[in-house]
Amino acid sequence: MRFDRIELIHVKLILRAPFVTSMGVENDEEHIIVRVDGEGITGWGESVAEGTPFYSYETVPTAWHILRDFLIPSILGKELSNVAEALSLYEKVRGHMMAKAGLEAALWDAFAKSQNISLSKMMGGVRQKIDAGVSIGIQPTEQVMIQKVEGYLKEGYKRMKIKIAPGSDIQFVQALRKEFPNLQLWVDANSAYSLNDIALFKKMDEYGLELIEQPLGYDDIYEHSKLQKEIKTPICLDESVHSLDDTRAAIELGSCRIINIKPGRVGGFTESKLIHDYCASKNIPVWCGGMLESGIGRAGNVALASLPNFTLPGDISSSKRHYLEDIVEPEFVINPDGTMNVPTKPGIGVEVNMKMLQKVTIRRDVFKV
Ligand code: OSB
Ligand code: MG
Repeated sequence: MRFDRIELIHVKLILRAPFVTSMGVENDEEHIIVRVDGEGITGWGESVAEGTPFYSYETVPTAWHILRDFLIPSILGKELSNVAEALSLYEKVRGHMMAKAGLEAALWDAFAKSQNISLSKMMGGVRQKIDAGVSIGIQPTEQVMIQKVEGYLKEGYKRMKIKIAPGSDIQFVQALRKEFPNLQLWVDANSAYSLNDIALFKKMDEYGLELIEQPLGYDDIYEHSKLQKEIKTPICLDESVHSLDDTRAAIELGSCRIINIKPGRVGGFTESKLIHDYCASKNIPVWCGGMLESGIGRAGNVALASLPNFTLPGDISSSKRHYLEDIVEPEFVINPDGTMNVPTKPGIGVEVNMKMLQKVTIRRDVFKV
């Protein structure tokens, strides 16, 4: 395929409720939608770089810069036989995983559409439905947290992940465990702790958590190996895994027993698949994380989660969980049994709602041959 027109669209989506984590409070989510056009086909992707450099060093402006000045010029107007060929044209670019993943996602969508197959099928997905989970921000009190969980359970979600931070941690775990003895419960610290907090994590061992996500440094692999040796609960790495190499290091060092794969964090679906396959060979379960995506990014996550070793429920919830209106049709919905259907139509399998996209657009730039 040859892409003669590539468009970047800076969007700002207003969250239904503030999302509070150890990194701060989010009221809205800024991302970049990437649109590629060629041979009558349109491909859509979403770069999950945010407005702030608190989860990752990347931000919307850094991703925009890398896309505009390096990634897009290297593929615009070139004849490409597949996604791998596109990647080889910008393999010199170091880092900037979220910028890369946004463009790669649009290419995957376009190539899948050109072959008339779904993204899931093109990735090697084996599931028609995936298990959905929900990531819940820090709440003011345990009682409010219990009410939130009750609400999500009613909607069908079976797995809850709560955000924790120093001062808002063990009391929430204790309260939820008391109220819901069998709840599938995870916690995510977003790097808010250090090895000085080992006692806290040992205490958490008593509450049947299925995993503890990224307790220590955002780029750390070594100290997590020390913590994992001291506690029974599996550690799951998020922030510090950017590649297959990081995954190997983490697993060989015993830094975690589970991996959260976010295509944006590891540079795209190609690297995500490599990590998935490696983890499968080591009996390490993986699950698909979320970055409060619009339906465009969500579609990619759902497709990825249909691969065989995505055996734990992802942070993949309905469009309505974060946003009043999505920019895709149909919106993503959760089934009463806590699953989500994997789209079967070509590519991302949903249509972009151009009117809604227009409504949330802050800035656009079009690149042509
Ligand atoms: O750590 O998983 C995380 C959102 C932004 C940045 C980091 C994280 C998250 C989430 C949200 O947990 C998951 C979702 O998309 O609902
Ligand atoms: Mg996380």
